[in-house]
Amino acid sequence: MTTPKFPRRVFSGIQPTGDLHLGNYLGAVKRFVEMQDAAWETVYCIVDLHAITVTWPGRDEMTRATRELTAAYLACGLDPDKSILFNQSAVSAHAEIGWIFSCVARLGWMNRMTQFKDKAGKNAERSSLGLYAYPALQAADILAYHATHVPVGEDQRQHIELARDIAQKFNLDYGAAYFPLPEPVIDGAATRVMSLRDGTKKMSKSDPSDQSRITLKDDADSIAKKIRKARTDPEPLGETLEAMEGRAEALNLVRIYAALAEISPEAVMAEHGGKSFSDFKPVRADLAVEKLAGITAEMNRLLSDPAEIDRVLMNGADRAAEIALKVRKDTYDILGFVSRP
Ligand code: AQP
Repeated sequence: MTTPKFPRRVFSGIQPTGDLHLGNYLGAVKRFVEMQDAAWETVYCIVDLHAITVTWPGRDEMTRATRELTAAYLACGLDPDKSILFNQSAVSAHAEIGWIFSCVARLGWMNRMTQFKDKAGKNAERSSLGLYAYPALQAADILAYHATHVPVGEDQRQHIELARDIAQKFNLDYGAAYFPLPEPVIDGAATRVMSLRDGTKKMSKSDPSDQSRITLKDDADSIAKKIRKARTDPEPLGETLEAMEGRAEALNLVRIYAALAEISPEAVMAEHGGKSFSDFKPVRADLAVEKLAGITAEMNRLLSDPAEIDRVLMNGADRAAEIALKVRKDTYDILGFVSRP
């Protein structure tokens, strides 16, 4: 069976859990904006159904976090006139197609998901079924829009590969050539931003140390302090990127600088190679403050009008549902589920 050519469409999402950090911004949201501004058809979601897989944050916190992430999307440059912006639970097709994909995905595939192993840790027996199954729902999030491209950080590569496997098996099993095989879009200098306290761990919302990450809500003082305290080795910056091999923390600072300055890591080395960290860190802190201060101020302004944020989400959900409910209906028809014509 040959898979038909699908029009190019972008889908991605972020969970409304914790504060958006520099890794989420550089690895995901900044890329979302670039693809929107490059005139791709873009659909961006706040994946609230995924946000209850580990713990339920509480009713008020869920609402607050959803509005805050929407404000962050808008403040970073997503434009509801150019992109479809909405929260996942407002479009029922995600959960409905997600169930079908849970029946397509094989247990062997799910058992290989490293994120489940990382997040469940030693407590796998006590983890929710949702945490285990969420990559199948994520496949539905993407494929409910027939999305062909998915901008994500490096940590999500395996899940996008699973979405491709699910699309392929669905197409084969049901003889339908219906779903595209989505491509991960993982490029740039900061596809895996590491913790400021430990260069072997990715920067993460759930790290217990607030010093491990810079968030979009940090003020200039906290950003400067976190960068000053960021763990590095005692050596100065190498002269070239190759000379930095094996120095995870130092390389992380270079890559973050490159992504913020929108230049290559090689160009950072050409400008700052050989400097001591006491000289390089303040330059980096100034750049981070310059790039993030405007976003933080705009987020705060938007959050003062929650009704407007909700209006943006509901308009987006109406537009998203027009696409996703048609895909769900086609999917039900392919399976032979009896439904209204
Ligand atoms: N450190 C990172 N570097 C680059 N990209 C990253 N992403 C996450 N961390 C980094 C990307 O951000 C998007 C958001 O994904 P998510 O909502 O699934 O968040 P997450 O993976 O749960 O984010 P965290 O911070 O890593 O949270 P916890 O602590 O819960 O695991 C994705 O595109 C992701 O690749």
